[in-house]
Amino acid sequence: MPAPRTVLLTGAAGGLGTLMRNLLPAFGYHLRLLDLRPIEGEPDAITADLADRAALREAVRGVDAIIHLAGISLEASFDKILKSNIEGTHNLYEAAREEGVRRVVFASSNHAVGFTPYPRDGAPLIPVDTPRRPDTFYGLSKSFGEDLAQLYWDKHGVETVSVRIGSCFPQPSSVRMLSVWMSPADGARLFHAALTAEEVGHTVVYGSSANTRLWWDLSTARALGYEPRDDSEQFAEKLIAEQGELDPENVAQAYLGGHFVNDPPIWPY
Ligand code: NAI
Ligand code: 15L
Repeated sequence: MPAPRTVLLTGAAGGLGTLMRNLLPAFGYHLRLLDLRPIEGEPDAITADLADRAALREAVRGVDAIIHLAGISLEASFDKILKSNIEGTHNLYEAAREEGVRRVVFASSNHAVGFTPYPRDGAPLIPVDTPRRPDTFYGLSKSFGEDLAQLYWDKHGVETVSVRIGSCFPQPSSVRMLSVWMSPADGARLFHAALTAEEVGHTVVYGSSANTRLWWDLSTARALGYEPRDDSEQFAEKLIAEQGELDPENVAQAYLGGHFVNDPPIWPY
């Protein structure tokens, strides 16, 4: 596949979308932006709901690839998740298929496997083929998205890299995040690798920096050409002093998904 140049970025108004729209142009991409909400300072951004199939078809027309970030990014009622994340992601893949877009980078989440206990006492890192164990309806929708990606590859030849993102914020804000943090700069490196690697079919990768306290196996991400440069360890002393070490006897601290397993943050809209 020739290196993609024009890339549709869905969810461009969100936290990760804003970080990526600032970082990805340096890799040579021309970004077409889409979100439910208008984006200040971006008059050309497409304001559209993932429910609007006609708008999606127009939005994907002529792009080389799609980075799909749009959707509900926290827990919500099943009805809301169904509309935005499940039907919405299906609508986007249909538009991609109809318009001949060959590559999608899908923002999956650690919460697709959130009920996986993290490795302790030298246990091996969590592989990408660990059984899916969603911790919320939100995580379930990411699990669906990964299966949808597999279907569109097997049946229609649309390639996807599903990135099970850990926590992509400028800094980690909890002891758990020390293990799953992805610096924004590493996020951009990983998305670039996912857009440019040859013949990915449907590849699942974990999305994080090369953290000292890493819980999962980054080898499938590295196989795409991803070379993380950051490590959350610089934040460890302060966070552990404030919050203490993780307590595996506390249900909110025993699994990959952290407090999503028992008290997930709720989507506010
Ligand atoms: P966010 O909530 O800040 O941004 C999501 C964006 O999607 C919002 O701007 C929202 O308006 C838009 N959106 C929601 N429903 C939509 C719809 N029906 N049609 C069109 N646009 C819609 O979330 P954030 O943090 O930027 O995450 C981006 C993506 O990455 C999400 O899919 C999230 O699940 C995923 N992710 C993010 C992680 C992180 O650390 N930021 C971790 C794991 C996954
Ligand atoms: C996610 O999937 C969320 O979208 C993000 O807001 C964070 O909560 C992240 O996971 C996390 O697990 O820290």
